[in-house]
Amino acid sequence: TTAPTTGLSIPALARALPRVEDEIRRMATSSSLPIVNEFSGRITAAGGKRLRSVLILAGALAMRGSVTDKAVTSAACVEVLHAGSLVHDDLMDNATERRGVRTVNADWGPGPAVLVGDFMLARASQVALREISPFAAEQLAAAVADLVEGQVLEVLDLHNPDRSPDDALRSIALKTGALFRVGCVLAAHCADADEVTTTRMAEYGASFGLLFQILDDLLDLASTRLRLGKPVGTDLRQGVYTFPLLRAMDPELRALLVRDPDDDRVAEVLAVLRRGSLVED
Ligand code: GRG
Repeated sequence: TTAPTTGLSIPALARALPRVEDEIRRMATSSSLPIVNEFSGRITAAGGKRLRSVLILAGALAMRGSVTDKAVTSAACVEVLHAGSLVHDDLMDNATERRGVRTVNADWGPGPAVLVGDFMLARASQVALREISPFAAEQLAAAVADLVEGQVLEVLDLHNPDRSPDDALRSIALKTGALFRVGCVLAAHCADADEVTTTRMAEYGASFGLLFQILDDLLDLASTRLRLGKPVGTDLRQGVYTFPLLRAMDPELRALLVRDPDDDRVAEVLAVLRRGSLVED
């Protein structure tokens, strides 16, 4: 193992991240079947922002002053679960590209995409149980249940223009907030934090995840270039009523926005949104 890093700092985070990458690679290529390793290795090797890992490592450094092997394993388990959920999400959306590489469903079809998502979920759970603790495995399993529930709400209600903003919030708290939340809980667990700290970390993670998803949805509407992962306007073109759309616009305008994103009146609203400092790129 690597020498422990001390204190929360960018260099300490930078030193810990490659340890997480090694662990992700190990988990994602742990099948005895080379083809399964090819499926799950592609999306995990393509990276992504590793935001959940950064949060877990930062939590470990802040609470304990160093990154233990269990904290590294926690970050890797969360990333592998996240990647598995993306494989399933891409299948549901018929997406052809993710993280700049072809999706499993695009290259091998729906069957392999279902199966590789299941493999990643199973492997992350197994590693958490064996290498972190029963508590960690239980927490991760509960977060996966939340993710599934959030996704169920999304697929059932995503195209409903009369969906209430509260319903939209609930669904993103589950589908996105839950994984950030559990990451922070595991960081506290691996740092042997007390109950009060663990509860605060859980709240912080849940709020961070919620905010992250709202910002991502807002960027779809209001960014000129930058978006975290997908091209700008993807939600609009797919007729998806995200939280900012439901919260910030009157029903007539948002129906128009989704029906005809290129309408002049829509362009005017988007121009106003883009002037908002929050979404300046
Ligand atoms: C756990 C196998 C399994 C399934 C769970 C499909 C499903 C059920 C849940 C999907 C939930 C989902 C797609 C939530 C969106 C999460 C989200 C914000 C994705 C984008 O995250 P980023 O931007 O992505 O952090 P990168 O690529 O940077 O990691």
